[in-house]
Amino acid sequence: MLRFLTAGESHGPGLVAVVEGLPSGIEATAEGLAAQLARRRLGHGRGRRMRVERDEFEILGGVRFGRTTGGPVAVVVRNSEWPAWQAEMSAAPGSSESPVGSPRPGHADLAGMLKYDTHDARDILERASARETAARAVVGWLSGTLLAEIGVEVLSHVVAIGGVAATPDPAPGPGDRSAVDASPVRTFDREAEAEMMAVIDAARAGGDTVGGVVEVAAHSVPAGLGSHVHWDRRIDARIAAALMSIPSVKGVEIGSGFGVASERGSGAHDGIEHGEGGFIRTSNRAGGVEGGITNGSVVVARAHMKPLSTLMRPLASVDVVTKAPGPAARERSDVCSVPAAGVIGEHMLSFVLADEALRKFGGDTVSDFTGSVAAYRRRLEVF
Ligand code: EPS
Repeated sequence: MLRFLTAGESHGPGLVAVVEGLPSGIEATAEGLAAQLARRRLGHGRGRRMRVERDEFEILGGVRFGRTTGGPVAVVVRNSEWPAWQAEMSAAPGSSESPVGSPRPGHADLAGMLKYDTHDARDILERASARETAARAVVGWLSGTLLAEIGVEVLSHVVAIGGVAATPDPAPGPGDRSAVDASPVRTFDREAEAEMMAVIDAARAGGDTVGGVVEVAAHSVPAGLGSHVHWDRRIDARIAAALMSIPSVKGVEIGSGFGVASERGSGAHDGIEHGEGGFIRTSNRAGGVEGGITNGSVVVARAHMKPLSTLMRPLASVDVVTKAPGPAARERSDVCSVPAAGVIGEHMLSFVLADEALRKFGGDTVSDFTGSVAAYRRRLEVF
């Protein structure tokens, strides 16, 4: 129903996103996209490029007078660094002056070189780079705006960096996005914030990197998105795949998924009560999904991110041509990109929810869509 493709390399001329399947009438202003792109660059621990990269973009299609038309939306996000890379990243026939021959453990380098038969890891790393997520901001911008039309708000915050856990009480909720973004590590726990920054600084000083965990939550999602009937319609499976597709994510947890694995059944589920507002859940260990269907609670997922694999004090590797041992390649990189991964997590969760909402409620226009959601919500009220 809703789909997207991206193209482009980290140091190529730019990244392109094409988003297809949107109804007409979604508010789509350059300011809205610029704001999402800026949020993605946030975070203590990012490298020099994030201070210099400008994320200049051009909307090439699918938007007219600030609204989607129903046609595919195409956007190019230009790399302001391109002039310095023109020779090395040229599309014209030729060869590299400085091929990258020593793959980094943990990166796509070696597996990609073997697969695509190249001795230059740049062929792989340019596309594997998390720079690609700049294009996903386009998807998150449009999906998030569509979801806002039906009152759904998607929000992320960092819950761990380098082993330092944040335990904000209460967790951030609707309206707290700017407060989270104001934290240099995008956490809602002010005490953990300083410790997280210190862990990042220590890793940087040691030529090392740190990973962490982000929590992404969607508020006011109606019960009934996704389905138990097929593996590929279970919305938790789709959310897990979407979050796992973010570079460096190695684990995805829905609700208290990792913790309940060691609980008894009596302590692992969410009680059902009924009151004036309808069905009430006494807890939300399920993270808003039961049987692959949203249940009306807040949809909560956590993405666990490994430390980035480009180390300034590199791990041991091998030159793929000479087979001689030596240090892995060093590329300019970030020490920690967990805060930015939370923003991308919002985009990916928004995409899956918008897609499932469009599948359920349809609509070629935003008003068709919102009308159908309103009718459905009335049905739930009298259930
Ligand atoms: C990245 C390495 C760094 C990051 C980049 C992802 O880029 P460079 O090597 O050009 O300094 O800044 O992230 C982005 C450019 C971005 O927009 O997120 C990597 O190796 O994945």
